[in-house]
Amino acid sequence: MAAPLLLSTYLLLLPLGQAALPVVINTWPFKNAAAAAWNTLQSGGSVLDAVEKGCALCEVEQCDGTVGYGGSPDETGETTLDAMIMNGDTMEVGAVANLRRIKNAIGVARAVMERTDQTMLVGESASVFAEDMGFIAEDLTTIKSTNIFSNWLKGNCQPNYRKNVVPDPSKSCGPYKPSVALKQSNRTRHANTNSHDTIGIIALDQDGHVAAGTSTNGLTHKVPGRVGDSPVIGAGAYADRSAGAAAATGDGDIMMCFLPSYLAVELMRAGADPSTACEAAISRIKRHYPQFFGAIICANTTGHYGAACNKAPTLSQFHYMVSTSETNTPVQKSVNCF
Ligand code: SD4
Repeated sequence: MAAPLLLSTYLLLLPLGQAALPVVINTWPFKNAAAAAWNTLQSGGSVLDAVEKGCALCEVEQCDGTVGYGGSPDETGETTLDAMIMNGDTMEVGAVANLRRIKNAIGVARAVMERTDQTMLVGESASVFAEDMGFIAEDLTTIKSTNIFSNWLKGNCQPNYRKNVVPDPSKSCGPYKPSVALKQSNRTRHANTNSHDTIGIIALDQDGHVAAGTSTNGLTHKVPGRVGDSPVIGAGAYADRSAGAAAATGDGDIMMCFLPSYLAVELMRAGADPSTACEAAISRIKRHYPQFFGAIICANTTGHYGAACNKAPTLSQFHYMVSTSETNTPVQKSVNCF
């Protein structure tokens, strides 16, 4: 019988994109959030705990201003949050969308999963639920979000996500009414790396338990009530113990129409390696929206991982964090967009 390989020797032999379990991966170079997730797992927490703690740290630190309070004010200046968490063992999900006044959106998402038999709560009712569950109601507005909002008003409410309304939303602020003519136009996107960053985390432990989750404050100047892809199951993230997990980031209005996280997980189930699965999920969207802003991370049940992104004017390379026992600390990885 061959002598057992020392763990360190084994890890050194691993090619890029391959990691022994456990592994934690997150979108964008949010290092502190990655460390929070990894340390949670290392200190005996579950994969759900790891995902929750990582996202929660971003909600406190406001990772790039695109997660948590004080970022991405909507057309009225309010910040609202979307989050979801998925247990890939039980296939249970908890999600909140358009959550108001509560900073810890991922915590509320987990409470939806663990303290109700429902899957997603939205808007004001989600906030009432959160308060009932002990989450503190606070104003999510900051000086920064107020400035973003007032500059937008001063600039005639540009950029703007409305269409087929009067007055012309590309020139004027609302209130808007429907225009008589319904013009077919390509979706105008305002995606750039400043208005788009969501934390998506995938965690797999050494026993094969898997979880995924997301947290975001969505898109700056969004139409009030707008919900992005992040809390939508199979769009923002997906996890299935028998196949793997994925999490997406980018232009949610486009991406959610293609359920990229679900697609990537199903491709891994069919045998695709994580990088190929990630690329295929991006390609599917690219066929319809060649310039869309978006990226995805994927990991399979053996701890192989990968990522892919669409080459867009503001995205040529996508950075993400990977934590494994090899380094015992998050390491930044990059993938060239195609
Ligand atoms: C959204 N997908 O609300 C989020 C934003 C994002 O990278 O991921 N940005 O559309």
